[in-house]
Amino acid sequence: MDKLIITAAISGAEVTKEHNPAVPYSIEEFVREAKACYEAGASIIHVHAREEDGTPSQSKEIYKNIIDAINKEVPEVIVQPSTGGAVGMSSEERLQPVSLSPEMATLDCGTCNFGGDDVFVNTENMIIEFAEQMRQYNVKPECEVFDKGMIDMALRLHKKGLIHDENLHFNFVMGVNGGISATARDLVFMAGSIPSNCTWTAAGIGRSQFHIAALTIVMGGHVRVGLEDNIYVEKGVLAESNGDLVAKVTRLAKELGREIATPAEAREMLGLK
Ligand code: KMH
Ligand code: ZN
Repeated sequence: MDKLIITAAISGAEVTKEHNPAVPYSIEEFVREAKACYEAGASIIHVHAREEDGTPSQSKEIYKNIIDAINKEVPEVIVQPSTGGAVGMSSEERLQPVSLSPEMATLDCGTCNFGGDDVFVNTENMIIEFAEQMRQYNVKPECEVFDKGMIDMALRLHKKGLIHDENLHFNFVMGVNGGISATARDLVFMAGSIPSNCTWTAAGIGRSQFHIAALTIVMGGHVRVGLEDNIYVEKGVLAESNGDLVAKVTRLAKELGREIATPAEAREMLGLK
């Protein structure tokens, strides 16, 4: 089995310091969290930028400051900006970090209810536009899929040459209130729905984070954890840092006999130049 790539989703756009004080807002906090995750075994750091007061932001300038600061402290890691941003942001706003030519960025492959009246909008034309920008700036898309139909959308657009990548990489986000459930049955269904040349990561939301991680470790996929998706390291115990969540996955992988990939090995597996 391939070594395990761990992605740390350190900030998100919806979670705040009120939920967990370790959620990073300042540049120093982003660096602290990225470093803790790298030291615990993460090779990819998924970032949603924030203004100093915690307001979610897709500002190119803020992303540049965060990426440069992380690169300076932990030059090995792959920093993966979000193009999802926060619910309600325009495409123009969301696309800003792509023009920094990061190695990877997320590409959300469909529209999803996000609880209450929130709808995370990604129309087919938006997906095509985002994918085209990623092609122009030589950015590998991580296809974020919240349901099975989004896998089909990504595969269809890839076949038409509208998502540009040799081998697609997916992130199955499972357990969003509006998306596919975070169950073993549905994880097997998602993993069985992509061609064998694709790679995949799975992210369980909330209390399912470590159940999905454990299943994924034994199934041969890759794992995403982090405060974006879950704030607890165990029932009722807040994680003191994103690093705690990554360290738990590393421990699970060790117990289950799966080695952890370094960022260099992750680049190799994902075909990053
Ligand atoms: N915050 C969500 C609306 C992504 O990073 O691309 C979108 C999201 C997906 O988290
Ligand atoms: Zn995200």
